[in-house]
Order: sequence, then C-alpha cells, then structure tokens
Amino acid sequence: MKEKGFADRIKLSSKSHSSRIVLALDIIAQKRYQLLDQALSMLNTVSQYIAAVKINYHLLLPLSLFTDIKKIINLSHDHGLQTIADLKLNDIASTNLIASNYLWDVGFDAIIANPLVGYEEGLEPVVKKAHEMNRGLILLAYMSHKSAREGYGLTILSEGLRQEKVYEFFIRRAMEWRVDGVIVGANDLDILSSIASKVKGLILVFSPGVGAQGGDPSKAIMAGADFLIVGRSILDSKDPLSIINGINRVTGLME
Ligand code: OMP
Repeated sequence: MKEKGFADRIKLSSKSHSSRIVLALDIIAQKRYQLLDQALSMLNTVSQYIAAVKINYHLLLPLSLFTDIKKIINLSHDHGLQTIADLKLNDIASTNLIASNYLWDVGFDAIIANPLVGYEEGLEPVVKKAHEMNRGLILLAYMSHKSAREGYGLTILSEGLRQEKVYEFFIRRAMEWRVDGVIVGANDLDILSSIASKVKGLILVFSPGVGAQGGDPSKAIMAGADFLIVGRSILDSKDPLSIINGINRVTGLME
C-alpha cells in the first residue's frame, strides 16, 4: 500500500490530537544553549494537544541541524506530530534543491516556500522531490502582516493580459503545481475565505496571524482555514495549555 502523503498525515494527526494547531516553535531564550532544552520541554508539555510543529529561523539558525533539530523532529514524530520547516524557500533551483534535501534528510515532513521564484529553474525540483518522497510543499499565498497588501495584494496583468491579484496568481500556481498547502493570513478574512473557497478539498489552508498578530481563531476557521499557525500567544503564556485548549475548543475538528 502507498505511504500516506503529508496532507493525509497532518489530517490524521489533527484528528488524533483533536487540534488544528500548528505550533510555531519560535523559542527565544536568554542564552543560546537554553534553546534546545526549552524547545523540547515546550513540545513535551503541549504535544498531545497540537497537530504539527513548525520550525523557523529562531531554531534553524542557532541550532545544529543533524543533532539538535533532529532531536526536535524525532520527539515530534514520537508524539505523532508532523513537522514543517519554515525558511520560505526562495532561490534558484540548484540552491533550493540543496537546502530542501538537507531538510528532507533530517526528517521534516513539509517545507514552506515562496512561489514568487517560479517553477522552471525555481521550485520545480523541490516540488518533484517532495512528492517522490511523500513529503509536502506549502506555498505562501497571502501573508499575515499589514504590508502583505504591498506585495501579495497588488493587482497584476498576468499571462493573456488578465487582471488579477498576486495572491490569486499564486493560488493558480499552487493548484498547477499540486502542492499540499497554502499559507493565508488570518487577519484579512475576506481574502482568507475567497482563497479557502477556491482550494477547498484540494489544498490545505494554513493560517498564521491569530493571537499576537490580532486575528481571531474561530473566525479564521469559519472563513475556511484548515489549520492555524500559532506561536507567541502560546509560547509567551504562563499557561500554554490553557491557550491551546481555548483555541481547540473554539475551532472544532476537521471534517
Ligand atoms: P505568532 O505571530 O507568534 O503567532 O507566529 C506566527 C508564525 O507564523 C511565525 O513563525 C511566522 O514566521 C509565521 N508566519 C506568519 O506569521 N505570517 C505569514 O504570513 C506566514 C508565516 C509562516 O509562513 O508560517
């Protein structure tokens, strides 16, 4: 039987942990040597109540990939969680391929990439390799911060002189490239629901921007997000579990 791909694995994890939360493990420590212990300890505290873990530059830059990051990935997998590498990959194909191969080798289940770089000589080999290996690719579609509109929200004349928004163009790319997920900020609910209705059942919608960035978890889910990417409101809390349980209560389970 064919091994399940990333999208199926994260849906399963979501069901078994009764959660749509992707924890952004954006640990900040007073001393660099404390980062790994704090990351592992946070994971041990919350692992039963989240669906996946996302690892960003906060850990990817200071920690060593094949020892420290590997420990975080192994612990996540031991708890049945999926792992996502967040470098917003955005370079020429040969560099993207080297970077993504290291991330697959260390055990990540999915990578976040920027579709702006294009397919041919851009992300093509990464998409192909991800699918060969049953791993996932997640593309940025509309980011969560205020000035997202200055790039992702621009109106462009694309092929055939068709007028559309950059995020609409990126969604077409995401469908053509058959990626597994798109990132759409939880702060602009109109854009979130317009994108979610286009990709429903085809591509998972991951939505950052709730909590610290002002978005509302239940509204984001109602607008069509499948998963919420949440960092600081959990990590900075004295009681991370109460924040997680609060989010899980209002967001319900995937169908
Ligand atoms: P908090 O704002 O602390 O909840 O963290 C949000 C996480 O999602 C961080 O790791 C960001 O890097 C990430 N993120 C966004 O905040 N906005 C985006 O548009 C995209 C991402 C992302 O790709 O994960």
